[in-house]
Amino acid sequence: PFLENVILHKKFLNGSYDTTFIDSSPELFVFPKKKDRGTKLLSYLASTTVNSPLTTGKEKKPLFDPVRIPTVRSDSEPEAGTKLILDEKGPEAVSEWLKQQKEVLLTDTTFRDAHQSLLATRVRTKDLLGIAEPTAKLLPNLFSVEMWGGATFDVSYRFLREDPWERLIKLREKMPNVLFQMLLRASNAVGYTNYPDNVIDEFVEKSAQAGIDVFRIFDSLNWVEGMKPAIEAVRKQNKIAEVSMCYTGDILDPKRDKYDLDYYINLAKELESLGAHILGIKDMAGLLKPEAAYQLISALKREINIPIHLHTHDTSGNGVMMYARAIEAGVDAVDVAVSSMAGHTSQPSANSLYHALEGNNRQPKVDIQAYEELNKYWEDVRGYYSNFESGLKAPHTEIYLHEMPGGQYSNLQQQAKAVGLGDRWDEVKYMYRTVNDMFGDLIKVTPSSKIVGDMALFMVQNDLTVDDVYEKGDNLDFPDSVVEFFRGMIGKPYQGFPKELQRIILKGKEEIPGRPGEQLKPINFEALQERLFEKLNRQVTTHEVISYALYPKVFLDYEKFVDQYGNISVLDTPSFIYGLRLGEEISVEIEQGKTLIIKLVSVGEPQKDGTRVVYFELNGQPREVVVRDEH
Ligand code: 3PY
Ligand code: ZN
Repeated sequence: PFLENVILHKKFLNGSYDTTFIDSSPELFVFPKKKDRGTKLLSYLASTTVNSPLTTGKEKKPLFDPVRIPTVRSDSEPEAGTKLILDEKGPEAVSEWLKQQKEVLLTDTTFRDAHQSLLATRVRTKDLLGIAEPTAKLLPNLFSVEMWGGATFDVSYRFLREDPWERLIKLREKMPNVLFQMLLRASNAVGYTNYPDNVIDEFVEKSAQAGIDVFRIFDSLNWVEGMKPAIEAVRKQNKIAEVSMCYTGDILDPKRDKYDLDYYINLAKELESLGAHILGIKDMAGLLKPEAAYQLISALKREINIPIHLHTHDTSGNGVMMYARAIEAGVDAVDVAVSSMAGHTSQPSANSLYHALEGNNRQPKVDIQAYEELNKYWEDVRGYYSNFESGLKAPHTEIYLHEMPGGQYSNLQQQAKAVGLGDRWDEVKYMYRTVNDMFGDLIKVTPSSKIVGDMALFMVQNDLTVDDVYEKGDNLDFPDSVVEFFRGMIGKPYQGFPKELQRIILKGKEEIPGRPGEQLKPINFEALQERLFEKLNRQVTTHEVISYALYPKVFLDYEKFVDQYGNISVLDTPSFIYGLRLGEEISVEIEQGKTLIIKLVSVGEPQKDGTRVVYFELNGQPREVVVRDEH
């Protein structure tokens, strides 16, 4: 371990060591605690088994059939795809290539937005890795695979207890041929708040180095100023800046004239002039109607020169029809998901779109049979995560009324339940729209959508009307996120804040001038690395330092968890979610060639002190773990 500490040391790595190196670096003598991975895993399984609904008898761990995985040749490399164009010729060449394709190109979002929108972002790296190689081999003609960013970063640490960087790096190994795409919330990076500019720069640099090719950059208020640092950072890495405008309202409705066709055209031109390689249209709630799509894309095709990439959510059920009209108008690429992970709050189905375009000369060049095979895998895997389904079973046209983004629907519903408003969900939805109008008709997407959601929950919970807010607002304690929003901490909404409401909410605080990112103090990454080293008592990677900069508490909680339970990403998903059934035996590969056989023998009765003893066999040897019963 000493040698390992030396060769991993920052000074050693960057060559800045001299003869005092060993004496002046006490950290070289800090050795990692001996890991007993078996005991840690047993603790996790015991605790999950006891505290999952299993022991209350409400919900037993279901029996799952083995997942169906398409067979692909393991002795050949996947066919070269778009990644080669970027690596050999750069981002402008990709942009040019995209424009020249006759067929519409597809981005597959199954690895990110699809499960963010259907399953509260819960799909684990293990399940993505299980289908990565077949996907790369069966779908080499995709424009890109969206597999990172948005909520996946935060949720990985917070709920899945796994490292998002590892997801990126491991997937990259298995999928070398297709462009990897991420969703970047401009100055909010992959978080819910603005960060100092140098954090954005550092995050983009490290993400690019770890394997991201296409950065879909958006600002949650379509605030161009807020997107500039991210655009610059991506261009500096020679990666693809897909700069996006978020679509809200309805350009077909003359009454919704704040965001009309001219608004979008002017915005698109501005984004093009800032160096976008591709224009993204981010229809995060699925509000873009077919005829509106036709008008919007036709106009943009006349007005700008960069290719156009359209993203939507199929909540209303109109997604495929909308895409068909957009494709007719010349859109270059659209976002879809494998059928069994598509539809509803997710993206439209790749399979459906393919068939809908039969006989059309822009039908995508993908192997539909391959998509059918991948479909089976996802149908099986989705079953693991049934606890996280939103319950939406049919097309939901109310979306045109409340305008809630696809990724937010299931989340806000969970949040409402958590604060005891589960049975007032209808009210929350309508209040969401009321808050939008009260706030001056906003672009609603993370994090502005979260602010509207927080205010809607606050008003329903406290039985407040809009008039109440104006009349009693001076005595109301508004949610922090709402106060920060009105201070301008996530940027400036188009046409400004409603002044009277801003005065009531800020209670004497001032709106900040300019961009939050340039006023926030830059992060000193060296110092942060030292601090993290001291906290964790071990060498830390640059990825860990960025994660800590973005999400200090979430990251440290994750570290604490790993310290207690080890690396649980090695568990199969049903065991991760439910624990084990009595008598069940699983094998867990904790590293290549090293497998643990774990069997749950019995669960003891609750003790007076609120604990239970859980009896296992680990590789045939009896083991006991004491856990607290939290029921
Ligand atoms: C995100 O920011 O996570 C989104 O998917 C927004 O639509
Ligand atoms: Zn989306």
